[in-house]
Amino acid sequence: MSSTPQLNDTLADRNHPRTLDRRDMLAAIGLGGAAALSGLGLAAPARAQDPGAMLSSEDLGWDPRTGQYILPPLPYPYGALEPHIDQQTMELHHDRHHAGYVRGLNSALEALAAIRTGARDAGEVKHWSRELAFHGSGHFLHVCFWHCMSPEGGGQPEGALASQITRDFGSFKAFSDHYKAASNAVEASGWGLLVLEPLSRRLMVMQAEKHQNLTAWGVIPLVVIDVWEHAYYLKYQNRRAAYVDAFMNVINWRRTGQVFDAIMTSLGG
Ligand code: MN3
Repeated sequence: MSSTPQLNDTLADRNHPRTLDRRDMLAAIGLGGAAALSGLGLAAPARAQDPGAMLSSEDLGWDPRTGQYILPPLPYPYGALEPHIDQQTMELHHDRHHAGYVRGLNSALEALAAIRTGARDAGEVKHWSRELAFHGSGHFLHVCFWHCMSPEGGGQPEGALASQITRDFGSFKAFSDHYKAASNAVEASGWGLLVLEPLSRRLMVMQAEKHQNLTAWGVIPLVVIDVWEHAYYLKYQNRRAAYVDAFMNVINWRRTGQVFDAIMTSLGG
């Protein structure tokens, strides 16, 4: 999201005479999503073997011609991370496990489309939303995972990232100890993550315990509705559906559209 300074110029909201600043935009688009997006490498042009080349959509697991998610190639040979990560694990992990997430993600989107047209029962929304979260997170996080590793990896970061790690964690060693402890302590399945929280531009270490609960790491929220009871109980009591209907009447699509345009611009899309 490095091109965001220009947003001051592009996000004037006619409903509210002041212009939106960068902080408004980041608050509006949500926090974890943008951080995960940065982690996916969309903002990082370097490819392991060819540091000058842009990563294509196909490199990152999506085919714009078919609209389908695809299993992207590893950015290095299966055995390239030996002896740290063995070749057989990489083959199974990439070819079987990651491929399963890709299939599941496409299937979930297909099923949800069928629900929208009436070809599937609306009662299946909950099931397929869970499938979308599980397989979507699986796909996006594995793409990030492959690109987070390199045969030339290890050592310490340099430049702005190194400074930021020192600012937010105290030192690289303090970050490293924190990251390892968090990853070691993830209960059962999950992930250890270094994320960027874009509102404060702070780096944080997080655990994703069950990545399907219930988001797809890598997405950017555009419209969110609070369905905790405190958001509607005084007026609507237990009638959440009536509150959801009412919310649809007040969504600020003008601002959402401006935020969407700004994100697409920053992604080069
Ligand atoms: Mn895995």
